[in-house]
Amino acid sequence: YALEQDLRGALHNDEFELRYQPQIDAASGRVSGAEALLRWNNPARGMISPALFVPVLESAGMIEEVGLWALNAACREAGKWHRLGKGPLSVAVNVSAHQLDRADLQTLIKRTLERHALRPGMLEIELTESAAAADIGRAERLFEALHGLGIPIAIDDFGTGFSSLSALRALAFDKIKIDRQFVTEVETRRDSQAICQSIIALARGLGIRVLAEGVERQEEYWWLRRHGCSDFQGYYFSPPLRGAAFQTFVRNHA
Ligand code: G
Ligand code: G
Ligand code: MN
Ligand code: NA
Repeated sequence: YALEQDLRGALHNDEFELRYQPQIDAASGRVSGAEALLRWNNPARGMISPALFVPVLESAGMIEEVGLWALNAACREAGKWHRLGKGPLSVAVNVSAHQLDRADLQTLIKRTLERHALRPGMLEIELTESAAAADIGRAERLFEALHGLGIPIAIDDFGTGFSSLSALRALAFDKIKIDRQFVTEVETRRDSQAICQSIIALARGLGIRVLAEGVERQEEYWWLRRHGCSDFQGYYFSPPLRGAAFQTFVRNHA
């Protein structure tokens, strides 16, 4: 249909952009990096959210190509960040379940790192819990390959994906991202508190980091920090920014 037609020309017409949302390490209070978030800026339609067009890219078989474009653009940008002199800054890139279909995904990722002379530890691959659960075998192979290359993995939208604990145990990953719905008003909601506490305990037991997404208020930040959450992202700190604005944010941040 029409959206799909417009998307077919988008890559060629250079209509995709990336925004970078800062991530904060609570222990140091410093910016540890950013999540790269895709935007589609179409002359007729305006700026469109990936929540609307990523599913279309997936069903139309275009996510692979656009996903690689995003990976390359994010790595190119992150390659500039060492010049800020604020310590290492990593970039997190979202990978769709459909991209797992390609057996050589890890090779493409490795080549992209080399192209931009980026150390493997400076890239992080985000896969949603539901994408990992949909094909545990494929996720397991990808995660092993990425670990072999030294690239960290984050499980996105954690708590929304119907994955079993045995499925999770089969996977080796480095970070859990607590879904925004459990973060909103966590300081007053007993149900969200119970869920966040158990996710944080799980991460600690596994010896991995745990990031709260969609933090909008100081109360949410304080509650989660007090209960052991290690990393933060959300409008309370910053919305997703253009590359240049992210660099300014890092320069001005403690
Ligand atoms: O930034 P925003 O909240 O509009 O993003 C909406 C959704 O789109 C999020 O769930 C996010 O994970 C997803 N998304 C953003 N960028 C990418 C991308 O580069 N690739 C894929 N597959 N999903 C993305
Ligand atoms: O990949 P993921 O689904 O986690 O993407 C996060 C999405 O949530 C992005 O589209 C981003 O723009 C959006 N987002 C980031 N911070 C906040 C926030 O504090 N509040 C809300 N409502 N949305 C946020
Ligand atoms: Mn994400
Ligand atoms: Na998420």
